[in-house]
Amino acid sequence: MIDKNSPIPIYHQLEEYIKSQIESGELKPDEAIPSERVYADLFKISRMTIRQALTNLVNDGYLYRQKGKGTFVNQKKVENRLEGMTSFTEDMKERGLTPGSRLVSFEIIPASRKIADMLHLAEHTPVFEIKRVRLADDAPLALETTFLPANLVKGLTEEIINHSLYEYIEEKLSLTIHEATQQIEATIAKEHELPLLEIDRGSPVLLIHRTSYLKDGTPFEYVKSAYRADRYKFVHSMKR
Ligand code: 16G
Repeated sequence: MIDKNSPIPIYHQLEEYIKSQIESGELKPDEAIPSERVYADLFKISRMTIRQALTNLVNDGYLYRQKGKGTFVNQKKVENRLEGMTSFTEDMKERGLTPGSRLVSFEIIPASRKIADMLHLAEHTPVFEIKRVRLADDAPLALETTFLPANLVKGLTEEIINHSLYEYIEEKLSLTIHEATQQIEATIAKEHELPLLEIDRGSPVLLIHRTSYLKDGTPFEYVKSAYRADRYKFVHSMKR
């Protein structure tokens, strides 16, 4: 399992070993991993090497540490295939997770210059500004701030938003959601996002900006989302 004659660094071999135990289910989510001493005795390797491997696995989101308690296996990351334009609700259901929302704020505001530009509106046109923490099996995955033209996405209520925005737009308003452009960048979570996403200061998040359009080219939403980087990843396949 650990080959000391291999040119592959030992800490990397240990990382791969622990990852394979997570993959196979020998180590289960939220289970404590063996102590450093157990690995040291098992493989006859130094504590420093073990620490290096564990730190890398924590940084990559496979493990998490709890002060005074130990190191545990993280939940598997939710994968988002960058194909097809799906809603959060559809995404979670497809993965066998229960989608949910925690409403942070819901109001109609005059569009700022930037939001008006993104939605092709005149400045100060009324828009919904909706902040939701999106949940997967009751655990926070993302914080979404959605801007929608109030005279286009009519009749929105908190109840609708707690369910699915896209389902309402398509099924109740009979509008055809067609396409979107989005940008993804890595950053550190902002102070106000920490308690909402239940993460520590300094945690990485994936920031996504999406503008979505109806069939006739009208933009109907501009969304800023911060996804927990330890629980979410994007998978993109491409053809040559
Ligand atoms: C996704 C979309 C978001 C959309 C939401 C609707 C991204 C980055 N964002 O979260 O633009 O508003 O789905 O979800 O994919 P809902 O129908 O469950 O309310």
